[in-house]
Amino acid sequence: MATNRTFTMIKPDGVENGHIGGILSMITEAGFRIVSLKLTQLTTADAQAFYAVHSARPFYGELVEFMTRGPIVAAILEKENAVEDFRTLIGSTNPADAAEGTIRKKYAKSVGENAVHGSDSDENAAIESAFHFAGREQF
Ligand code: ABT
Ligand code: MG
Repeated sequence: MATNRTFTMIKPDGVENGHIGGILSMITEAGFRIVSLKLTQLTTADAQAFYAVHSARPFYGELVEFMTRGPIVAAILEKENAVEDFRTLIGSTNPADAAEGTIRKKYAKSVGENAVHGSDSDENAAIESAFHFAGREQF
């Protein structure tokens, strides 16, 4: 299978709770290569656009507040079957349902603050990656 790429964020809760190192370790131990990496922070407009698909949902306001309240780690990752395999590695959106051995099982506290993001399609991976990283920041 061809190597491809996905985009991830360690969300504000993961950064606040000191889990950058632990989460990056799980990612590299699972065979993902880090293509791009930085600490950054989403603006309100960034978070609203990122989660526009949820704009009519009751949790949207809290979600935007959460995602903008502190720094995040943004990264591009490369591996065979990257998008699907990374969604498997992070586990279910609600950590209560996340399988043993997943990042959310280990580091996430709730569905609203679930430690890590993984792109849900190749198309979104490309859009999210290009939003955060210029070509010369992708190795
Ligand atoms: P993201 O990686 O943040 O996109 O999460 P995931 O794809 O696993 O899940 P989706 B459905 O995209 O959730 C987006 C964010 O909305 C939060 N959420 C979701 C709630 O707070 N309550 C809900 O009932 C649902 C369905 C979880 C995700 N963000 N966080 N943290
Ligand atoms: Mg999602």
